[in-house]
Amino acid sequence: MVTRRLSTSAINALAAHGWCSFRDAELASNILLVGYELGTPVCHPGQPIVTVLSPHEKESARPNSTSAMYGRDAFPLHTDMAHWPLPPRYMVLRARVPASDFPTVLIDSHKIELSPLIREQCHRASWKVVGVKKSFLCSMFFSHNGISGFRWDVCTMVPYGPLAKSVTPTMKEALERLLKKEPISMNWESHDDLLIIDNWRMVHMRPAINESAQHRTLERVLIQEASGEHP
Ligand SMILES: O=C(O)CCC(=O)C(=O)O
Ligand SMILES: [Fe+2]
Repeated sequence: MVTRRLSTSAINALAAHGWCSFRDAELASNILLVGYELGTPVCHPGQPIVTVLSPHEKESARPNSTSAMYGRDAFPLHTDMAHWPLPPRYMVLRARVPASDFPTVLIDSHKIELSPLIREQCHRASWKVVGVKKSFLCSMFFSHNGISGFRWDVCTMVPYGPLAKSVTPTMKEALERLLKKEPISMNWESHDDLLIIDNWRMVHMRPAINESAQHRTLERVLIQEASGEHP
């Protein structure tokens, strides 16, 4: 079997910018190969390792999923699996059914503008992860194996205590400002397009999906670095 390797330029771009995209028919047809290049593919117990993401009405969505909450409306900015004790480091996406006017949009947490005081408070504040078997406290900013990360998901993280409550509106505004100022849009034009995201650095969202894009379908593989924990 021929071993396909991610190009050096893709790996360098991912390290430098927190994401990279490229077109590759062979890798797009098996995104799990990309996953194994970056670490260990992981998934929710009982879910397939290559997850299919397609628009669902609230009623037909999997319980507790983002679609169950938002249906075809825009998904808010989030970190994938923010409710895991350690969110997966990377995600690989490709469009099985492209829909170029309905991008996946990223922002770079390194560019969030906060005053030194608010930033320091955000580092100290605690969030409670809810809607999981065992709730736990976490911080938005974390560090694992010497790598800094940022975790955000209003669906699963609720501010815990007065400090988190007081900084939450400011953080929400800062994220929305950044989304307006420097959105990175992945326009799914071909089913050979791949997007790799550093899920500890980038926060992403999806616009509302209307009738014309009802068949838009992405595939996703989540990847933990070899030493990472997952459920
Ligand atoms: O559909 C997209 O562009 C992204 C969907 C997403 O972020 C998710 O399902 O977690
Ligand atoms: Fe997501």
